[in-house]
Amino acid sequence: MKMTKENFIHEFKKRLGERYALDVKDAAPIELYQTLVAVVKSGYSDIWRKTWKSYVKNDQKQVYYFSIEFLPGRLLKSNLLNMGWYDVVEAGLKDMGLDLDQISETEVDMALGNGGLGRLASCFMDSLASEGLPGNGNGIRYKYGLFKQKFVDGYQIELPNEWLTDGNNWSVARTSKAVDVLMGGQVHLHDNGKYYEVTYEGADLIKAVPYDTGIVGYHNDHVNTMRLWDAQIPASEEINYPTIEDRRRVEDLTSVLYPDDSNYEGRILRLKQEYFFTSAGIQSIIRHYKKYDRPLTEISDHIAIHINDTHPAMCVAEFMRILLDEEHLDWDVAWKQTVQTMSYTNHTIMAEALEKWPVDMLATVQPRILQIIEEIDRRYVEELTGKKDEDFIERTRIIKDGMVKMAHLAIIGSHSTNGVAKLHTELLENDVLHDFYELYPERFNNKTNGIAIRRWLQVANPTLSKTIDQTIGTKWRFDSKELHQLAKYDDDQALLEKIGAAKRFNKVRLAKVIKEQTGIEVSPDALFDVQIKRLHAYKRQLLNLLHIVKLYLDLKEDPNSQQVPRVFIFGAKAAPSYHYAKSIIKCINEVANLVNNDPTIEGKLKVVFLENYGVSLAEKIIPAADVSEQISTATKEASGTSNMKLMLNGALTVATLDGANIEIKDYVGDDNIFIFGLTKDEVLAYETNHQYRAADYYENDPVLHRILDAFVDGTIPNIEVEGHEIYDSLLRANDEYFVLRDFAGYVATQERVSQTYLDQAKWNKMCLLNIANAGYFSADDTVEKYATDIWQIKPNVEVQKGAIDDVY
Ligand code: GLS
Repeated sequence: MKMTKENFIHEFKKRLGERYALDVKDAAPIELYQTLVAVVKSGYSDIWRKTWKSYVKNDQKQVYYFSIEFLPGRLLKSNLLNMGWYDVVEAGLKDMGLDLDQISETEVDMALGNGGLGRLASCFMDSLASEGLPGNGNGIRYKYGLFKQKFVDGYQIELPNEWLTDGNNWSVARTSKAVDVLMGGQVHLHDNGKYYEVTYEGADLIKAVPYDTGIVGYHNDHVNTMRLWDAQIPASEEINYPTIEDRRRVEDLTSVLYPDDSNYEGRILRLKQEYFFTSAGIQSIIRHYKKYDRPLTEISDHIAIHINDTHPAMCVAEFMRILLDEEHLDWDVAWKQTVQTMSYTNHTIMAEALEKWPVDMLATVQPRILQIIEEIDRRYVEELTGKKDEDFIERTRIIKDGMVKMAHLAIIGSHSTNGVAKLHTELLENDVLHDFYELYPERFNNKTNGIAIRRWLQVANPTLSKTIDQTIGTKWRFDSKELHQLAKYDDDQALLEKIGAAKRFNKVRLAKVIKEQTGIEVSPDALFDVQIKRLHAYKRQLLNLLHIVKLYLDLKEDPNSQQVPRVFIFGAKAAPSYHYAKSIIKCINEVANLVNNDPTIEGKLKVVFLENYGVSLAEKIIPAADVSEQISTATKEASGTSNMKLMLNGALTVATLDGANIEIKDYVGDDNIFIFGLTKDEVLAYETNHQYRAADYYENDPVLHRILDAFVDGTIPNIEVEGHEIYDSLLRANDEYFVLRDFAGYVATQERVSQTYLDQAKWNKMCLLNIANAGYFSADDTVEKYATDIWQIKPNVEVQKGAIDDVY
């Protein structure tokens, strides 16, 4: 994928003329953006085709990553980077009087996910392509992405995210590859002596149309596919959908992304979405597999299917359905292939996230799938009877008390179950899924999450990236473990100052965004303390807020009490139905109002809650962060990935021993991270012995007493209702996430943070060591481990790693 500046300029002008009959100077930003996308797409389309063909030619085993969420964000810069075109295009645009940053801002984020789970899927897509691995995404093309968040009087308001208004320029509709998905109705089986003939009565026939997006690998002439499905009415069925409401019933299927994270809403539309994209994906995989006359009894040697969290767990039953009903394989043969093909990742141990669907609901969505799940369950019970006690069988079977447990289906129907960080996998094995671990120890494994270092350092933080290049060369851009070379320079004062200068540059950039978005002036000399993630009680934004209120009250009492000025920066969306989380948003916003408008506090403390947190905003906040808040209650955050992105950009982590924080600590060492709070064992002990009494902390700690009172006595204005709600959740409901228990430790740790910040040389050295160790959290390495241990796939033999090494 070579490109020169001159060729680019020529190509760009030509396309702008063809497409819009315009000169550069007359084109609007959207026209410039769309033209640029067209040039970029034409640059990789040939390689995209060749990549696919080479899989077929070399009969390569491929993985299909089924995920109900993908969160790619913007694709323009990351594609340019991966193609090796970034510098050339930036320079070419500049020659035409245009600015790449500005054009890129025109792109609407592709926000088809809620948070970490969907973003991980997209980081994996990038890494699969960059490692030259045959990996495809399979998901839903929602018409509305994750809602747009606005604050009105401090309250979160949700607006629809119409990301397709100007069309999506990256995807290609492949109508010719559409498949039919059957839903609802009744199913009849007829034994013809050889197999069961299956007929459906009164079922809806829905046309699933794939939209494919090329996923460009990093400098390796390799482009994979992310396939997202749209629901449409088949031409042959139009007569059956005469009214607008009828049509909407079908179109609504892929209309909205459910805006819940680590939680599930038991609504039938969601279950339909799950079956829809699962069935469409599996059908197209098997159809393609059969095209080359390979026996289905060997399909698991050629295909791996990954179930990302339980949402696509029906893959197990749908795969069985096709092998049984359409291909007439025997149950045992089909089952062996299914188990060997499927693998599953668990992403949370939160009980509310473990999907259970009522049998009746599944019967209305797809009765045949229910029958197959019932048969899997029956055989599971039969096989264990006499080998395991009845309690064990009842605890682990798939259908119990009229509910279908999707995690059980995924575990029983696959050969691999993995957690996403060491602690998380340990909890799965020893606690949450212990029975299954006892039954199938060989199926369990850990795969700690990773991130796309390219997007989160090279694209988001060019200033720091250049400093790194000047110090250790550019090898790290291909193998991020090379970042560890930086550790040798931890006493190089000139480098430490450059790291500090890069941070300051990014803080100035963020300060501008803050001013534009909120009108609040913040000083880049203050410490930027950042908590960016979904708003959830277990993530404990509230603990952060209590600390802010403490600093405020201290300053009111003694204006000289604080030596280090701080800007607290939040970014977080709450699920629209998550009342408590929305109350916390309101309280943060009101504390921000109070603090930011108090002239006696001027310059010492600022609180900023940026609206509509998402991938693109993260790219601006993360490079500017000094402190990364990773303060969930131990055991609750399966892994976290913003913790990795922030350390990579030189933020120091304030953390509990939860999720991947533990592995971060192990890499950077105790001296380069700020750890506090209850440990896993202490949390589990409290949860079993019920000896925690939150009120003790309120009663015995005057500081905490004063802070909590501020929520209900008018000190913080405009939160009469929400303040009481929070106060009650801590004291009456006994503080489910041990906020008060961890408060003193958190405050003491934050004091250590401030003390350390006063010594900038020491601080910068710690930053450097964090950057140096972040390369171990690359999604490239994570997907390589999945590839070897779980999927048994190998890189495309035709991939040329480093194919373009002259530019980046
Ligand atoms: C999540 C977890 O909550 C995160 O800790 C984890 O990093 C992420 C990716 O594995 O998955 N699970 C979930 O339902 N949403 C998440 O972000």
